[in-house]
This record gives sequence, structure tokens and C-alpha cells, in this order.
Amino acid sequence: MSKVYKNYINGKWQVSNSEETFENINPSNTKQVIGRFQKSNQIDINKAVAAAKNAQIKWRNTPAPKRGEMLFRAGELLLKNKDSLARDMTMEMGKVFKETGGDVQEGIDMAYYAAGEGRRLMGETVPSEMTNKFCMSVRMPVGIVAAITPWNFPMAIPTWKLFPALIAGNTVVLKPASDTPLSAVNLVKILEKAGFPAGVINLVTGTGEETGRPLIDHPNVNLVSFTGSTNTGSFVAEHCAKGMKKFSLEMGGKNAVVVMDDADLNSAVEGVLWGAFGTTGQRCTACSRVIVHEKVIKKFNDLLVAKASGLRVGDGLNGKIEMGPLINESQRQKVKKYVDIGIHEGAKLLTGGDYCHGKSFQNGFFFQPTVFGDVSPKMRIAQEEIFGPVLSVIPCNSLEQAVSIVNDSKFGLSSAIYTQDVNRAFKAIETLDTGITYINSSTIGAEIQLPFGGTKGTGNGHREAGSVGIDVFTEWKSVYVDYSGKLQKAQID
Ligand code: UN1
Repeated sequence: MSKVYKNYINGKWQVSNSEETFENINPSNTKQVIGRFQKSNQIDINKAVAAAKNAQIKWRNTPAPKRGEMLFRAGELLLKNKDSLARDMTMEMGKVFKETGGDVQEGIDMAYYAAGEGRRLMGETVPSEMTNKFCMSVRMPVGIVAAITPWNFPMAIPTWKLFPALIAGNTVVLKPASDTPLSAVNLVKILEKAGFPAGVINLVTGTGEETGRPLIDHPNVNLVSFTGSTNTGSFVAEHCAKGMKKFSLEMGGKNAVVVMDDADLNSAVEGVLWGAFGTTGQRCTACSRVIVHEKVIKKFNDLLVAKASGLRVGDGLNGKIEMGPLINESQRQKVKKYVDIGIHEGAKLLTGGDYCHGKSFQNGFFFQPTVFGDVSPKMRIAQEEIFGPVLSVIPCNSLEQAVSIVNDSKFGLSSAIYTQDVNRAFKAIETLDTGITYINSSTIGAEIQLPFGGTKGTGNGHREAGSVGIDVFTEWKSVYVDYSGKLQKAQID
């Protein structure tokens, strides 16, 4: 019998009102059950939101530097437990151990960054139109934050939401993806140890329909911060709009690397491989299109295909493995469907394209690193987010053409260009319509001290992380102090 994990509500680990659980399995070995997690419903959500509400006033009155000290302690504990947290994460979602270590590290970085914010939380002071009057703005918490988080970064992304929310004085209810509840439990255990008071952080596991939906619709939730698919994101948007709630959405990408004819090709190939096949292509920032100058495309493809077909696929806990499995069977079928679409559209399959065959692969959701050549920009494989290890190579004949191909997308998260020419690099920075642009690096690898997010259909204009990551979790209050001792009329006197 596998271990049963509980919800965390009002400082207590407790079973769901449904008294039912769901299984969390290892995508590298589906015979291994990692644990059973609570199948929560409306009643659990009501309890979690009530706990968050009860804790609100005391928490917002706790001085921000004190809140920061707790986050700092959480960072220290994450660091101390980094290896075991990464191991658990590899077991529950498949990406290789080095990458899950990076995921935990991103949480550590965010803890220290947000802890420091506790001594800043800066507003503005500005001059008044009048004498004997003082003008300033201060940040206030929004209230109760619902964080709904995905499975591809099961620790980093919850920290991007929770830590800025907490430092700003909000209380939270976290609903993690049901493919990766263990990392969320691990994170909340660490926050509990770090000393956050009961009710400030609540964790409720379960499905989107039974658990996520009542959370989004709960009238006492003030803000929903969501990362995940475009479909679910628009559901969140509709429901929050109806309930007049704030919401921030971080959704899809169709990220591209441009390789110019003056690029260092070996370095470009390394970057593209890392961007396309790291996390088995399951990053919002994954490189799924590479737009290569026709003068170098033959050489580039040869180098790329040789390397991609040689990538070692398998269980991410094995140190020799370079690419883990997909998260679940339905994602694997979706990826296979896109391969069939690509073939049908007339793209040329250069390597991969199928499930991994052989005894060592039989119990996992493994898929071959896949590269399509001769892809034209309008094909579905070049337009739709696949979220798997499928890369499309698209030819171009100039920087202008490459940029227009990159920008011909409903998404706008991340882009990159490989070139040795500083003029081209700056032109790319100016014209690529994405929230993130890399020069001579891949589309992945954002650091938490800069804003993370995208243009167009990637989000709804907000950014996570960086100094602006706090914005969505705070309301501005403008304050006017009149010390003239008489009525002064703005715009009139
Ligand atoms: C995501 O793809 O959902 O920039 C997050 C990166 C990581 C975060 C990715 N630091 O690739």
C-alpha cells in the first residue's frame, strides 16, 4: 500500500471531505506508485479559503521584513533538502535529476529574492501641487490568492506565485497539477517548518474540475494566479471576469531560435538541442521552431540530427540519461498525433517520430527526440503548441524574413537568435514580439530576477518574477497628507 498524503489546511494535515484519493505514478515506470493524494472538493476548498481569510489580518499586519525572514528560512531549508526534493520530482514527473535540481534551485532563488523584497516593497513619493501637502503611494496586499500551478515546473512555478504573494501580505491556497502533487506537498512542508502561521498557506490537491473550479469560483478569493494550458487559462479568465476577480495567466508558447548564416553553428546546435529536448520539450519556453538561414541549413541539420538521434532517453534518475519521458499517456498520444499531422502536411521527418521501443521503455511514456525538416511557417506543427520533444526546422533567407516567421504566431513568450553581428542582434531585440529574447543562447533558462512572461496569447499582460513580479499581488494605495491646517482644493487653488 503506497503512502497517503494529505491536504494542508489551517496549519493541519488533513484528509479530504470526499475521503477519496488519487494515485500519483512515475512516468518512467508506471508500475511505481509514488503515493496517494487527496481528491478534494468544494467543502475542502471552503475550509481552505476560510482558513486563508482568518489568517489574513494578522498576516498583513506582520511587518514585511519579518515575513521576509520566514521566506529566507524557507530558502535555507530548500537548499538543505535540494537533492531529495529533486529526486522526488524526477520520480513524479520524469525530467532528469540535473533539471529537477534546477527547478528546486529556482525556488531557492525566488525565496532569497522575495525575502529581500520584504525590506523594499517600494512605493513612490512625488511632489504635490500644493504647499504643506505630501504625496506617496504604498503597496497593499490583494487578500486571498489562489495559485493554480502546472506539472512541468512543480516547485519553481509555485514559488513564483507564493513567495511574492506572501511577502506582500497575502494568504494563499495552492492547487497543484494532479500529475505532481508530491513536490507541492514537499514545498508546503518546508514552508510549515520555516514558521509560516496556520492559515497563511493552504494546500488542496485534486482535479481541475472538482478542486480547481470551486477554488476559482469561490467568492472570497481575490486573485487567481494561473499557469497552464491556453484552454484552462481562458476558463479561468471567463470565471474570474464574471466574479470580478483579478487574475494573471501564463500560458502557451511556440518559441523559436533564429540561426543566421554568421552564427557559431556548433553553439547554435547545442542551444537548440537544450531548448527543444530539455524537460522533454515540456516547457512553456521550449524551442519548438528553429529558423535557419538557407546558406547554413544543410550543415546545421546534419549536426542537429546527429546529436538529436544520439540523445540518451530513459529514467531521469540515471545520471547518463539526457531526456526523460513525457508526463502521461495522453500527452504522449498528443505528441504522436502531431507527428502524424506533420507527416501529412508534407514536412520531412529527419529523426524520431515515435514512441521509444524496447524492454527498458515498456513501462514509461517515452518518446523519441523528433526533428522535422522542410517545415513551412503555416503548417500546424509550426503554429500549435505541442509540448513535447518535436522540433520544426524552417528555412529563411534574411533576418527580416526570420523575424516575420517568428512573429507569425498567436503566442509571444520566448525567442532567441544566434549571430555574431551586433547590429543583427539589436535589430532582433527590437523586432521580435516576445516577452523574452536571448542572444546566442536558447529559448529556455530565464532567471528569476527579470520579469517572466509573454506577449499576445501567452498571457494577459502580467509578468511573474523580477521586481515587477510583486505587482499583480498588490494593490496601490495613493496617500495624500495635508498638513496645511486648512482646506486646499486640488486643481482649483
Ligand atoms: C516554463 O517553461 O513553464 O526559463 C517555465 C525557463 C525556466 C522556467 C520555465 N527557468 O526555461
